[in-house]
Amino acid sequence: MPGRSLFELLRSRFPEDPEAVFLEHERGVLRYAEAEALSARHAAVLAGAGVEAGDRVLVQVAKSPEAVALYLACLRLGAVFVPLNPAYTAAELEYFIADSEPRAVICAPSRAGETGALLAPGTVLLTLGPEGEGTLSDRAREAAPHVGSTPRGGGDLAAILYTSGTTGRSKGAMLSHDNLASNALTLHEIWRFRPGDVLLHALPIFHVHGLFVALHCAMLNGSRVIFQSRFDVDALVARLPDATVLMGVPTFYTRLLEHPGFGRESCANMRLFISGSAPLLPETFARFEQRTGRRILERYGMTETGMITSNPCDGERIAGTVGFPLPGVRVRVADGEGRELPRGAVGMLEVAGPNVFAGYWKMPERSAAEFRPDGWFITGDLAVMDEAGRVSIVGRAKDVVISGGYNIYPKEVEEALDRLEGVRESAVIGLPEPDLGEAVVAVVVPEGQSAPDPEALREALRGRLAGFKVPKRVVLRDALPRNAMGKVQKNLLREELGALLAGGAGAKG
Ligand code: MCA
Ligand code: AMP
Repeated sequence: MPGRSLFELLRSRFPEDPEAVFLEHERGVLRYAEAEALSARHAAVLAGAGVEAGDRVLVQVAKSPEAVALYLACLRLGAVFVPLNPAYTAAELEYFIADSEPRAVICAPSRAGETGALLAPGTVLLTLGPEGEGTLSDRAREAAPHVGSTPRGGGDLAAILYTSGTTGRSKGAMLSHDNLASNALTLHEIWRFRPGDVLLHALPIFHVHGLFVALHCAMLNGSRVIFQSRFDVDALVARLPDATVLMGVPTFYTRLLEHPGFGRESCANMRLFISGSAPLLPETFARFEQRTGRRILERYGMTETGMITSNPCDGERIAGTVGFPLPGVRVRVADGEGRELPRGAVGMLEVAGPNVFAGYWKMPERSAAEFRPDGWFITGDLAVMDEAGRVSIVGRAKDVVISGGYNIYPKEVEEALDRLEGVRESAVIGLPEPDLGEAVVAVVVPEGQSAPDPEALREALRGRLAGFKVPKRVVLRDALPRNAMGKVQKNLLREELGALLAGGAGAKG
């Protein structure tokens, strides 16, 4: 029985040609055969360090080909891959380590000291830097490749991805081999991946979008991937003529439209521009079509579910909609009790299917609260479905800001602000911003007579929170607007401050 290992599924699609290139990166190329071999060496290092099937391997490293091989190594061993944004501070990391109880942690060489200090006795610490340097690679060079892979059942965990929670505590979404495999196979099919496709990859690989959606499709297709270590619009425009598929967050597309060198010529070989992780403005869709003659394909998903809906590859792509439920994925727009509403009514989007996660790691109550008794998962997104079955996301019932495709939970930022000297209370909101879609703004009520300096508050947050969560602006107010129940009326703050970032906040924290 080969089992249902995602690793074996992916490997079965690797090209037989030993020369076939997988990742074309800034230091050279990694062929499929080399990626397979490197993952076997990484697996040998992890196994030698005591990592067994089911053990968590927490990975906070820069994007690199070695990091991809490390992911494959974890899958190969049946270990549970737990990727984290390298922007997380030590204070944030402490929680993830305590919660996931990893057997091994892989971090940047420059952060080995502070990371090591957070580990429980017996946890293995290895390092991996952006150039592939570090103790993982040193040991992998000496290691005899691990043979084969650990058989897995479809329900066994492949990864835990942390998504922030409305309570301020991050929740680890438990994703099984079947969750990931079913979604990958479906996307590969509906987006019509074909021989010769070349994926231009500029997303981070610690999230669903860059890791599962983009890389799984490429691997299932045996495709060459132009693997850029970070998003840089010049580098993207320079390589577009060599690619056929791009996946990005809406900010990729708004920045492409700002670039004078981007136009029909650079897209000559492109067959598919895919957008997701945040709403694509109809205006961006229209400007893109005007400039290139191409329609961006918008799709919608979540960490907990992978992709849920997509505009069609062949049929009409409509701005402002996220398309149809994927084959095999069931979607309903429901009332507060999970009862399906008639077409055209706005309600909660709920989802069921082989893509839906197994619950939150070590949080049975939170998991139970986010599923209906009939097993449907409550996304927290408000949606409407038209007669034809097309879905539009019209709002969010959850208090989350989506900035440049990263989710920021106001509660977490408010808690960090409220702990600072000079702050009585705070309310964190998302405001429209032309580059990032939404950006974080904090409204702070000072404690005592002398008002704190907004810049100093932002600076103080920097040591505690990853840069993308730090408010782009801090606004001081004597009081927060509250309703009769005492609840802060964030809608009033959003109305009042709505145009604050209309001229742009820049990506700079
Ligand atoms: C960077 N900064 C940001 C953001 N990104 N601030 C707010 N929001 C952001 N998204 C801040 C940094 O903290 C830093 O400030 C300064 O901007 C410059 O950082 P840099 O890394 O150079 O920024 P950038 O290259 O301009 O990044 C913008 C970006 C990036 C390319 C849009 O954010 C990005 O790659 N986003 C994609 C996120 C993604 O993959 N999401 C998928 C999640 P300082 O120096 O002060 O710290 S998966 C998901 O949502 C579901 C499943 C789905 O449907 O896909
Ligand atoms: P995450 O927690 O990073 O998995 O983010 C998932 C959330 O991103 C969803 O619940 C939506 O709110 C949002 N999202 C993803 N794709 C889209 C899209 N195409 N349009 C609107 N919102 C989206």
